Amino acid sequence: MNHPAEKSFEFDHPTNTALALRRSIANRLVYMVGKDVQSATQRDWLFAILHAARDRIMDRWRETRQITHAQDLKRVYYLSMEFLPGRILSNALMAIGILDETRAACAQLGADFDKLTDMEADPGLGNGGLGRLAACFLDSLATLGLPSMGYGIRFDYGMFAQRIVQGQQVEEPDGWLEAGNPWEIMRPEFSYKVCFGGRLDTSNGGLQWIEAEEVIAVAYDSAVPGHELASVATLRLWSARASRAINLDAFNRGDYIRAMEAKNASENVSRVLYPDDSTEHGRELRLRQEYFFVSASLQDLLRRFLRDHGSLEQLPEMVAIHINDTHPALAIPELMRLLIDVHRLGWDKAWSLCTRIFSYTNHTLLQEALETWPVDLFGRVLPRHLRIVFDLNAHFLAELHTRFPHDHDLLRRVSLIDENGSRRIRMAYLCVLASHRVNGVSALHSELMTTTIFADLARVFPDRFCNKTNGITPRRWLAQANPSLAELIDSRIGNGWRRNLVELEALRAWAADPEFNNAFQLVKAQNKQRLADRIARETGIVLDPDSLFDVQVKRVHEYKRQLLNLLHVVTRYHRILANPSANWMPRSVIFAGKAASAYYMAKKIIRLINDVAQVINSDPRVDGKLKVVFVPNYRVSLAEVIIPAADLSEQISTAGTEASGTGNMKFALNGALTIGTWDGANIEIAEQVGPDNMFIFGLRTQEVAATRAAGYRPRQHYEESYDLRLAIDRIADGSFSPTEPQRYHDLVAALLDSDHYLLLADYGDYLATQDRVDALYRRPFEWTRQAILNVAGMGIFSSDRTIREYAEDIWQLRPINR
Ligand code: 26W
Repeated sequence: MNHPAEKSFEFDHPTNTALALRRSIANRLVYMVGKDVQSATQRDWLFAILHAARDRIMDRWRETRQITHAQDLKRVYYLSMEFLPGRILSNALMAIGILDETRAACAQLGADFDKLTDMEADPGLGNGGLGRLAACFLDSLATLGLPSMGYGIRFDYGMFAQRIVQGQQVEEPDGWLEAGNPWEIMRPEFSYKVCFGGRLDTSNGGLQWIEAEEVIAVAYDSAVPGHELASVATLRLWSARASRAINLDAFNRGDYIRAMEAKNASENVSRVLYPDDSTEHGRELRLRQEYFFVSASLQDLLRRFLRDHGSLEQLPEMVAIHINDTHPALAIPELMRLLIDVHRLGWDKAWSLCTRIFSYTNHTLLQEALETWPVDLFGRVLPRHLRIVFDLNAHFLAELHTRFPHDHDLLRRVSLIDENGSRRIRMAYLCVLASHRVNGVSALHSELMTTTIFADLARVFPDRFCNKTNGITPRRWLAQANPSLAELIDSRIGNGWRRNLVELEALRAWAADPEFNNAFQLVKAQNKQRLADRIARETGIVLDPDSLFDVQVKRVHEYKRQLLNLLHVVTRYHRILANPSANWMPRSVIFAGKAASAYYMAKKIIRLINDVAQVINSDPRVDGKLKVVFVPNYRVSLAEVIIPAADLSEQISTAGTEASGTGNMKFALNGALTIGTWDGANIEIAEQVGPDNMFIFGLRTQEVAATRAAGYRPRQHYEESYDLRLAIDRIADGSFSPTEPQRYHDLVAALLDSDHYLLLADYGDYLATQDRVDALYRRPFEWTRQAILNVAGMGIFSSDRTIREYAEDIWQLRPINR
């Protein structure tokens, strides 16, 4: 920087002594919030502390940007429709290294730190695994000092808040920004015009997009501090503002109110997150959202690149763009458009740049989750991009024809346009075509990807496909969520695992150490008490912390099989009633998770869980032996309390359906044993912790396929198993819904007549395996020894390992050098 005033531009860098911290908080309260110790509300204190923490990230944030610039380093831009960062404050204080000091400063100021941190909004800008993975990745990018920026949408309303009313899910808007968001910094100097609609004008030989509407994307930045402030990454979210041009007509006609209505309408594009996980709805607003954030992001990164570099030739050496599932796939035709229409490159040059810049992660094999857009809708909203997609497809198919001249059906099968029925654009195929790397998120999923949904494309582009098994950040999911366990681990093997998770290996030596084993049990007991208190407060249901905490928390979806878990619960209930004096191992079965608002079956499953809980919890005959609870409004901050308290982690998807899972990793890292199918990352967890230290059950992927191919008849299992028949009959006859006995008829019919996810086929093995769980839990030392071995085996599931692999094999990134 060479500014005339540089010499006299001086400022105070905040320091971290107890006194400095206390004064910072007081200063922020007085000069930023505008209150004092007499008048401050709890929120005022929270904001003062947030700002004091933010101040301590700023220097390193600026430094990260300056070094990246000075060292002229390649950057990755991680495009994701969703980010689920969770609360920031504790995470930031821990990254800075002042968590204890801040707690102490608060105590001196008379503020209750724990109560305040619990008031912080939990940004729900995502549905589930995909959004949370993006947040873990940013944490790792920052910790590893890799030049990066996350790009997404600043939704005014994130994932809905879930209330349970008479057993049913009720959705409420999540106005997380309403009280202000002290973490974000608006950057109105980075605003871009994003256009929609209109038509293509081909009149004078060329091709011009005559747009019909425009909206302005305004940048809001948040800092993502890495561990010990190794570096600070940026999350840049776009918010829609009406352009000045909006409805100028109406203004000029003096129709002020109508003009304002139009303004509101155009700002709708960043209003609300679609709460659908794994179902594709093809609504126009969703398409607009996808284009909105991708167009702003590309304009922004091209501006930055051209500021620093003369020629677009070097773009692939300096820029990697990652597409997180297909939701940002429009980045591909948008980059083509910008390069060709704005920067005047030829088609071949532009395409050659694209195919060296983009990479794409697939997160699901479920057919209904694969995005496709009807050609006519797409053309109405983005006529220029439709033209580019058609041209891309023509080039692609022509080239294929020369490579595979005799395989005519291949061209039809891999075409970007699905011509079966109404014509639709296959977004996943577009991503594969443009990306130099396509990855799945676990070993099994990556393999299935190349043998099922992308089988043809894997033959055409054999070198493109690879695997990057998911990971989780140990900073949030162990250090922050489970401080007691973190401290216990530190006391034996030191604190280096936060940065180098494979150091947990050293815990193997401690697994059978009586003192450590016992201390580990104590930590688990404390965490269970903490959860039991929370559940009692929120639901009124009192759990016995000595019972086995059996936990399934994740989105509610048929393929994740919460209903299989519930069939076990109902059977256990009946068995206890049939044999009340047996020595039952007390269990608390804990569920949490949201259902997409339009997903009928998932909502019905939530209702059944609550109905079953109601009957069981109020039946004195099973008191002390069995409890069931559905904890409302599952979100990151709730996960941080539930996961450390689990004894048993339920990962029971139909083999071949869960791409990876990341909850499975969080539970094992916190000392839960897993009951799970041979699916997703469960397989790799078993390889690491040893299959003897996990409860594996059920059909494997090949067997699932074979069972279906042989004409699966679920009713046969019903007929052959007394326990299963009893459980299903009681659900069907209204035993759990006495005021409306037929409530679950459709659900039961679906199970008996089709059972697409093979619950009944796996029921027998699942129940037998649950018996083995009880038997082991009676031996606390042995159970805990295995739990410790699980923790010890989790090293490779750090998102640091995942991100290092992305950086080396996909993005070709080098870290900043401080
Ligand atoms: C278009 C609707 C839609 C919305 C979200 C389709 C698909 C999605 C996501 C891809 C669903 C998702 O979150 N998938 C999860 O991604 C995690 C991170 O890789 C995996 O661990 C989970 O197994 C996978 O279900």
